This record gives sequence, structure tokens and C-alpha cells, in this order.
Amino acid sequence: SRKMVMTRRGALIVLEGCDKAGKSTQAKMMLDSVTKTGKGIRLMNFPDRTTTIGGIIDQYLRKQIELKDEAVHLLFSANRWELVPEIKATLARGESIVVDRYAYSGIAFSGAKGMDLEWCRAPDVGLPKPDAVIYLNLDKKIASQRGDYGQERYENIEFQEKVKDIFWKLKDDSYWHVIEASRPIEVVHQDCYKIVLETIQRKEHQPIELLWK
Ligand code: DGP
Ligand code: NA
Ligand code: NA
Repeated sequence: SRKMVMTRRGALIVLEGCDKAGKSTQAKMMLDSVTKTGKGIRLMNFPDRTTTIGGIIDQYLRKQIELKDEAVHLLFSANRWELVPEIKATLARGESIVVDRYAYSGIAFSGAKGMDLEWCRAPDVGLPKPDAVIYLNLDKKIASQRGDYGQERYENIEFQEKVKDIFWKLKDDSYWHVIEASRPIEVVHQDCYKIVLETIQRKEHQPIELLWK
């Protein structure tokens, strides 16, 4: 006998924003809240420093090695592509994913070095398109009040300002949600949580689209 089974797919939710906007904190809170509802959800994080490519990226970020801007840009993109099978398989079995950074960081951080934005976008064209991007927006004054930046590459206020300008250019209101991240953590979480639940429901029977295609 044939049985029609309407399997639900998970949603791909991306958190973006400058360093110190609270992405990792919000990602963990989201995992807890959604898990409590009984829905499947997991976290992913780019760059994923645990892979072979991620290991090179890690050395680069910790300033242990130098790499040409173009080369490192392609490594960050390759690091996303190598996780695509896992992303697709996870969504297909009905589990949602909250991703800490994605292709937008790829363009914003390379673009902040002065690289051509279209060149930077090309290698990420065709990645699974996020069902929602939650952009955690942090005023530069408040960012500086959140304490010193770390010691890694890119962790300084001038560079982060350039990164932010490019994020703003990439913003696409058809699936981006800008959330003011200077408010209390729990308030920010409630806003993010509403977006995630709504997105999971709205997309459960929709195909996964391709980014920038
Ligand atoms: P995180 O582990 O999220 O703090 O990211 C490490 C740093 O790498 C952070 O400064 C942001 C930067 N970054 C994340 N993704 C990319 C990317 O695709 N390209 C470049 N150039 N930098 C990135
Ligand atoms: Na960082
Ligand atoms: Na990350």
C-alpha cells in the first residue's frame, strides 16, 4: 500500500552581526527554548574550526600563519561548502539548525579589507539559502562598552565598523530580521524565538532554496 507521508523539514536560521553582538549567547538560548517545545534543533558555527580546512582558518585567525586575502576568503567559503551535506541531511530529517555566521560574514569580513564584493559573493552562490537571517544589530558605542575585543585578527573597532557597513548592504528585507541587540538578553531572545518558531512553521513543507540563485 502507498502512504503519503508529509515529512516536515527543519528550518535553516542564521544569526549574523558584528563581534560582541551576542550571537553565541542567543544561539544557546534558542537551542534550549526550542528543544523544550519538543522540536528538533541543533547549532552550527562558521567558521567550523574542527575540520581540516577549519584548522587552517583557526591558525589564520589566531595570527599563527599569514594567507593571501583571496586564498583565505575561499577557505572560509570551502568550510561552509564542506558542511552542506550535513546541513541538508539535518533539515531533511526535520531538525532545524541555528547557524552562528554564514556567507554574509564571508563577504562582510573580506569586503572590509577592500575586496570586491561581487568577487567575494561568487563562491557562496548556491549554498542552502537560510529561511531567516536574524541580524543582531549593536550600536558602536555600546559595542565598545562591552569590553575589549580579543586578540584575534579582525577584533578591532575600526574594522568592525567596516564590516557593519557591508552587512547593511547585504541586508535583504525579504528574509532578514534586524534585532536591536543592546537590549537585555532575555528581551532579545524573545524576539529571536518568535522569528524562529514562525519560520519553522512557515517553511516546514517548502523546498530549501539556493542562496543568490
Ligand atoms: P567567530 O568564531 O564567530 O568569532 O568567528 C571568528 C572570526 O572570523 C570573526 O572575527 C568573524 C570572522 N569570520 C567569520 N566568517 C568569516 C568568513 O567567511 N570570512 C572571513 N574573512 N572572516 C570570517
Ligand atoms: Na571572534
Ligand atoms: Na561563529
